[in-house]
Amino acid sequence: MDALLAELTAVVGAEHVLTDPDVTAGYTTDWTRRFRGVARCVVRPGDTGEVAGALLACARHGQPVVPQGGNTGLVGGGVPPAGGAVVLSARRLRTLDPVDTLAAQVTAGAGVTISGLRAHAAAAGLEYGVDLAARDSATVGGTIATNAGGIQTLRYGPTRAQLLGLEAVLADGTVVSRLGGIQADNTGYDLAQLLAGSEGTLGVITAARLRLRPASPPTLTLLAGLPGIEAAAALAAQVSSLPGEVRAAEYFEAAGLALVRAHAGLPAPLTQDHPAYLLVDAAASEDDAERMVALPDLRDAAVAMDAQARARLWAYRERHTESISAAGIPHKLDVALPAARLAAFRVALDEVMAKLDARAIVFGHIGVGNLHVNVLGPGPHDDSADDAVLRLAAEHGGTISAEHGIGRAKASLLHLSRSAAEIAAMRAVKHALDPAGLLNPGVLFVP
Ligand code: FAD
Ligand code: 2HG
Ligand code: ZN
Repeated sequence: MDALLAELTAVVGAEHVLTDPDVTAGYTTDWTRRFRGVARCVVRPGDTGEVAGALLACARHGQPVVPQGGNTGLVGGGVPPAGGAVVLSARRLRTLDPVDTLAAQVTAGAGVTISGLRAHAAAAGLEYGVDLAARDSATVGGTIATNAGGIQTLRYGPTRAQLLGLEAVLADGTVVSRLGGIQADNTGYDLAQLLAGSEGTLGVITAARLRLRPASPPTLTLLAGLPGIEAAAALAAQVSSLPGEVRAAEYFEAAGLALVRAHAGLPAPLTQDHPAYLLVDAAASEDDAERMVALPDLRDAAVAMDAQARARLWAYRERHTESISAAGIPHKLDVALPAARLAAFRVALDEVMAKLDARAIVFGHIGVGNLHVNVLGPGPHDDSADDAVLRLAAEHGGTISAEHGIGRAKASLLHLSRSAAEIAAMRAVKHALDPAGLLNPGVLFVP
């Protein structure tokens, strides 16, 4: 055994240092199958002290480390590069403290899944504000590291809006911890917010103090068939201006619906087929609900008010990711646009796809201007579609990542959304906290 593996074994125990390629395969290929790399080993620490010990050992050996949570990330940031790295899996950090109901807060280990956290909060009569289709695998640490959004961003904001404090281990093994949850705290740099969206490049998150919300489950789900994206954006705005709280406003199109129906064997959701669809979740009284369904633009719509019927409507939206993957290896381009530019971007996207002989499946969180453009056709290493679509988003005043992050997939295009001065400041922060560049090299920045 080489010296590093022996040191890691001394820290976490032999059963938590994995080297067999059959066993490590699940840690070295990303969810989309587009990104694959090589793990010198996978190390699975069981507490913060072990994370610190593992990072110190890697630092002594100048060994790059890729932090990983549930490995549901969609930009290749959680898997090692072809040149190899140690994968540090945070999945065993599953401590979940009792909910502090007085403060409406909880401290959760980085490896707790989002569905585990949401169930824990619900048992205390509260709700965790982030929810996403990857809830059963995506972790607290991974969602903070990517500043994940999801289906409730419209209502509660992305993960960073839930974050009140953090515990993390820096590249040299130093533990920084601030889990007190005091909201009125104005004592210098906010390290928790700095690590939110840092994609494993600044430290390994081990635990977080998170804000919880009063539980107010949606009472109504509405699925409307529409002529296009402009109508969907307009209807989302209209519904949001009515009384009753809109929790989610989601978009998909005929092409995505066809893939979902074929993959999941689902019936047509409405009486007719439409080019575009808007799915809305609202916490509405019966009167508000009646006002909503009486809107003149709702010519063909389905409304569900009980949990089972609502889940049936949500399946058409939530099963897009798996259904697209069943059709090929997608290029996942997660952009956000000003509401007024959505329609022009969508038209121009079709022109770009025609030139590339590729097809785009478009869906997403239209309530916050976030479109997921999934391109099928180009091979996994052909970046031409990524380049063209992200440039198009930038030309329309948009951003090249709304919620998935930059990862390896978009590192070379960061300049489309960030100025040279911003990138230089970000690199300076990275250098200050990780001078040897050992944490997730190649993610966020081109080395
Ligand atoms: P991983 O995939 O393991 O890692 C993601 C990144 O975080 C990597 O850069 C990794 O290095 C870093 N990281 C992981 N853990 C740590 C840690 N403890 N410390 C430091 N860095 C760490 N995303 C959304 O934003 N909204 C959605 O609606 C959404 N829906 C999805 C639906 C499906 C079906 C799938 C497959 C993915 C979806 N995603 C969505 C993407 C993904 O779930 C999120 O990016 C999620 O935050 C990743 O969490 P993870 O624990 O799986 O992290
Ligand atoms: C979603 O909103 C996720 O369903 C996944 O962010 C998006 O698969 C995708 O591109
Ligand atoms: Zn999304």
